[in-house]
Amino acid sequence: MGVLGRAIVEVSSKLTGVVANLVQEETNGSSRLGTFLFPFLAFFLGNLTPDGQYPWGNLTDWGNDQYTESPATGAVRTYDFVISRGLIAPDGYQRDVLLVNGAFPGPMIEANWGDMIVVNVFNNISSPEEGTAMHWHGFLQDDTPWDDGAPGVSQCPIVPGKSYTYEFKASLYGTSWYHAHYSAQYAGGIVGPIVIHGPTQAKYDIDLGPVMLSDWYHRPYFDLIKDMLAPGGSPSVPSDNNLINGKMNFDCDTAAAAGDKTPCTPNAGISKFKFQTGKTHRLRLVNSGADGVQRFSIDGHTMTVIANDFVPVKPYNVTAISLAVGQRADVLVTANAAGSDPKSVFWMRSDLAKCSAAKQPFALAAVYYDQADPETAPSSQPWADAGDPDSTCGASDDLDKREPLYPIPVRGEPAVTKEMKIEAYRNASDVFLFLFDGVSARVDYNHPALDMVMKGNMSFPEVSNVKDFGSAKTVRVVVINKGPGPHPMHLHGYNFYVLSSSPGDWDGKTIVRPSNPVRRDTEVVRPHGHLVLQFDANNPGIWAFHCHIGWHASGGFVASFLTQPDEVRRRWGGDRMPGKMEQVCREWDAWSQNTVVDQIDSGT
Ligand SMILES: *[C@@H]1O[C@H](CO)[C@@H](O)[C@H](O)[C@H]1NC(C)=O
Ligand SMILES: *[C@@H]1O[C@H](CO)[C@@H](O)[C@H](O)[C@H]1NC(C)=O
Ligand SMILES: *[C@@H]1O[C@H](CO)[C@@H](O)[C@H](O)[C@H]1NC(C)=O
Ligand SMILES: *[C@@H]1O[C@H](CO)[C@@H](O)[C@H](O)[C@H]1NC(C)=O
Ligand SMILES: *[C@@H]1O[C@H](CO)[C@@H](O)[C@H](O)[C@H]1NC(C)=O
Ligand SMILES: [Cu+2]
Repeated sequence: MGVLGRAIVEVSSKLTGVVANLVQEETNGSSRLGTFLFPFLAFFLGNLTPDGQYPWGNLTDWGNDQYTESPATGAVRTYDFVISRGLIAPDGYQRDVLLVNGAFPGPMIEANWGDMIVVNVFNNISSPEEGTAMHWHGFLQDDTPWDDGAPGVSQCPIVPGKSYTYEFKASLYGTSWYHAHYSAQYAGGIVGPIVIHGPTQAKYDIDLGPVMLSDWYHRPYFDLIKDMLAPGGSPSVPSDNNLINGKMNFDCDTAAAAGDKTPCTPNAGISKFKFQTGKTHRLRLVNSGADGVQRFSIDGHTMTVIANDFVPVKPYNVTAISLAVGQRADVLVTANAAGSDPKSVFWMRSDLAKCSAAKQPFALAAVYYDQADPETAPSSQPWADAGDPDSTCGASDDLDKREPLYPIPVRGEPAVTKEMKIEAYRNASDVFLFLFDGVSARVDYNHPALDMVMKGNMSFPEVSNVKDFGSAKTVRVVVINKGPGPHPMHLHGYNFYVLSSSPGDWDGKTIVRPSNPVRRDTEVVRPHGHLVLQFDANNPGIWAFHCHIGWHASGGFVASFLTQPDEVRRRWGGDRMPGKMEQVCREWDAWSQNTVVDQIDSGT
């Protein structure tokens, strides 16, 4: 087991209680994640076909190209979401939140590869009212670019009291999440897990389901953004706590001593997981936070990584793994530590990296083998690399290690190479903003760029930061970060190839493993470094490309990539525009004429 790391030294004994003082309803509303009531997942939904096949047929994760051979099962998975305000105490500290069906984290969406997912989202946010829109992170939205959920880019926001039905295909499989994409609303609580079952070569016995890792703030997102974007403000506001599946304890005494009168319960309750002795468990890790890079580990257990984002990888072993906001990892863990004693208890940890501003960076959950007393506190020691491993702020997991299981080589020279610089500045009112390729973006909720394209209007205002790649089939993007912070870059509508990521400038030619580069939808550009991405621009639509740190996106660190605009117009232009796109915009236009929409940030 590990050397004494940074974590154990610093986790206060005020945070390690495992007997919950609050009931689940008070901490997480109707969510059951992180409790023994959350069921293990099936390997897939439904039954084998009459001829003994999986719903996705005989396709495999090692022998079939997800992007070109995605099946169509004909099954439809339907969900009803109601978004509303609520009052809960995920870590014992009571606060105003935004909830999906009264739950934090929100309900899990589950489907098989090749199914259609239909989610009817009803905006019930009141006192005060607010628009909303939901993004399905990592989904390609092939043939449904209007259901990507980025307000001002792919749709008008959903008006309070109205609903919008998203309908899209599970064309990739693995682990992901959904979150509001309206302002920084998701930091207020509108997040939930998504599991798409698909083929897997890796063998395991039990699917434990989602493990959501998120930094946590005690103030509503709106107030935080207002302060950050006020004259003299800055986006480095420290988080108050760090949660695993929406739970953690909080040191209420210190808050009270500092004069904070908010209701607060110490030892509110941490997440608990059951391991079956000797069995192999699949855990689906998601960084669903607003800002911080997470370093995840389980004392005494090695993890075998089998997927990064929606991409299965050749299995590799780690004792700790870094995940920036938006990133996911599927890991296998065998319950054979401590001589496979079935009474064993271990800490699960997630530590925020040092470069992420945090008052309490250490999240804990407890892992109980099948015969352990579930009210015993673990006394296990962290792995040596459980804390922040180095100064790269989460960009350190080598590209060499992460090799996709199904190999796709880099396809020749790109038709377009776009250099995009990240810069921070203070405008004339002393407001801290980001420039991404020279523009601090601000979307227009009333005129989403996708609507404009379909209507044949290509006069995008400069602040929308649209990059029109025309009919280019291959696009290379060189992201240059001269600043001191890491930025998890997320592209909607595609998985990209990661060609290079290292300190300093790119030499213009080095490509890591061109025969099979890392593919995923979110990758960190490190401090004082570069990130070179390439994607096959074959998905007609308009796709946000942004830093997934909520505060940075709010500060204008957003662009939109328009790919195959001629094809967008040919398929959906003019009369062929989907009726629901026009409907949601008519409703927003009417509402925003009678209500002052306080767009405090970039909008996305
Ligand atoms: C997979 O199934 C398809 C038909 O469903 C069949 O044509 C094909 O030969 C099968 N492939 C393998 C490798 O079994
Ligand atoms: C919306 O919220 C109101 C209270 O503000 C509640 O009465 C109503 O039932 C909610 N609607 C739905 C569909 O949950
Ligand atoms: C990973 O560790 C497991 C034991 O936990 C071992 O069986 C396996 O061979 C290792 N895999 C690799 C790729 O090293
Ligand atoms: C600075 O940015 C803020 C936030 O976008 C904006 O409200 C303000 O008008 C800007 N000031 C100037 C002088 O452009
Ligand atoms: C194009 O859209 C913009 C709004 O984004 C609008 O101001 C402009 O009038 C439109 N142009 C035409 C020709 O409709
Ligand atoms: Cu950023």
